[in-house]
Amino acid sequence: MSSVSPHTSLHMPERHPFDPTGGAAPNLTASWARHWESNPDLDQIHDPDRGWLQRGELAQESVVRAGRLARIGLSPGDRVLLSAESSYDLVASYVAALRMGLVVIPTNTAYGARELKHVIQDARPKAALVDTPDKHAAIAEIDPGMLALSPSLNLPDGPTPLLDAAERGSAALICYTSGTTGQPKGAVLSHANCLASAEGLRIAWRWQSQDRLLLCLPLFHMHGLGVGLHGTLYNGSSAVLYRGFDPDRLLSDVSAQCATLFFGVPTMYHRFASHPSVKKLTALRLCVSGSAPLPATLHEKIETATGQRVLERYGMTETLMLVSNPHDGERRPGTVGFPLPGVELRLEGEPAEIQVRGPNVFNGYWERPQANAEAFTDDGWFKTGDLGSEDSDGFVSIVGRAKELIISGGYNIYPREVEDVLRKHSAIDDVAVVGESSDEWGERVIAYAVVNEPVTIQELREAIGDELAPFKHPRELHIVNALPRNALGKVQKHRLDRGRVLPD
Ligand code: MLC
Ligand code: AMP
Repeated sequence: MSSVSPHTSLHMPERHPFDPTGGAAPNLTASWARHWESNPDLDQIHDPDRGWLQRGELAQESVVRAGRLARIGLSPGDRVLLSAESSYDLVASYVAALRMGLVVIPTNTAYGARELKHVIQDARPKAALVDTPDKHAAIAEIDPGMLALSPSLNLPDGPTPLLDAAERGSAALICYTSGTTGQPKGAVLSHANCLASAEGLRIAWRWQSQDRLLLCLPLFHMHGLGVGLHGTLYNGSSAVLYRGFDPDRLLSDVSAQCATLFFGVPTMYHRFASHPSVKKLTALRLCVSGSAPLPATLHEKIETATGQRVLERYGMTETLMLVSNPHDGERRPGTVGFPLPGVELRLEGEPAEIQVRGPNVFNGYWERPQANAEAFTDDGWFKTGDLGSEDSDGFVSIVGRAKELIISGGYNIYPREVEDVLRKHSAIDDVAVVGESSDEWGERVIAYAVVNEPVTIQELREAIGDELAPFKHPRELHIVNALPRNALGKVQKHRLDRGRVLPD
């Protein structure tokens, strides 16, 4: 039995039809350029070292950088990997790349050489913009022919290429994610997908040019990049960039920067909740949580301390934002709210999987026909791999996952990938990796192993080294006599709990 949620219009104050092109913007960067032209002197991006930079500066700087990228031989459709800490340089180079029609592959800065190699071999970018000597060295080894540049793009200038001319349906981003299966795949997001999501959030969250976002989320995942940065540029508003999460700094910047918005993952709200200055959040217009479930108890704790009713929303790399609690009216703790403008949602099967359709939903994974066939239903709905329910008022809840995935601090970890690396260790005969609930992290990565000689978690982590980004490393190791398996030999992970093997 399936149902399509009819509650989308609750996000729309004026009930105008939703326009996924955001007022006929030819593409994403053209939608940003509207604001640069109208008011070039307004502050747009605050860099932790350089302070405020204005819209006009960003516009001009992106023109210069596009010229440099074109001069070294990049042309529309070429892919560029981007992996760097938040900075004005990163933003200006990102904007330049998109303006000239390049396809950007944002990549987690915590990735080690093995993870980077997979992305590079799969997507075959022509150039990479990276900000550490380690990454430059790794790229030189993986593909000596690839251009490894720094995000500041200190290169000779070149003639300005054609800007803001990408077709709406052409690719803007390739974002690596494992989807419902283990192997990371590149989700190809078009300018049209990004535009539709930005317009939906503009309406639903009443995002205006006067808004100022405290943006401490990294700029290589959808939350920081596709929601935070794109929304800022789309609405002609401003954002204060941070490298990492520093609650002292963020809370004092609420007033010092006259901020109106904060977007974070539940781990950040957990840390705010026990901070002596948490009340400073009260001054914000809107606090949004996403990327992982926000426990209702934490929602209530923040409300009691600050009066803020954190707005929880739900999204995915493949779809950008899907469902959100409302700006006006009740924000119901433990739910993710109603489908955003333009998004159709249905619950399919038993247990019910959330399936979605809309102009924000990607067309498919990069060069993965088989995965694409599995990711969509025959009638064109994208299968999220999340299990959901809808209450009688239309609020959607995420009640579980059909996919094997651990979400820790908002980062996705695929147990299979961790198990494959752990299995290479000579002491390990058999291993299963599970996510165990944690107040701070949501879930923590825990390994259960059958071993042939004593081994500690520290030794295992040292052996893993940079085969896995540190956030994927197991935090605890439980040694067991045997892993519980069903008749087909599949590990029964639900029986692994707090160091014990539960009875069948
Ligand atoms: C850091 N560490 C983590 C971790 N982040 N471990 C598990 N899970 C995480 N998420 C580890 C580091 O490896 C290190 O361990 C130690 O914690 C300290 O590192 P740090 O960098 O100082 O960590 P911290 O500042 O505490 O980082 C926590 C955090 C960060 C919550 C600020 O994880 C974060 O920015 N998360 C946001 C992720 C995000 O943007 N997700 C959006 C995905 S998009 P050690 O042992 O090595 O020293 C998406 C779609 C959607 O999901 O709907 O939004
Ligand atoms: P990613 O592939 O990194 O984009 O992660 C997407 C996944 O994050 C979704 O499929 C959900 O499982 C999860 N997610 C995002 N937002 C929420 C939320 N508010 N509550 C629960 N899970 C969420």
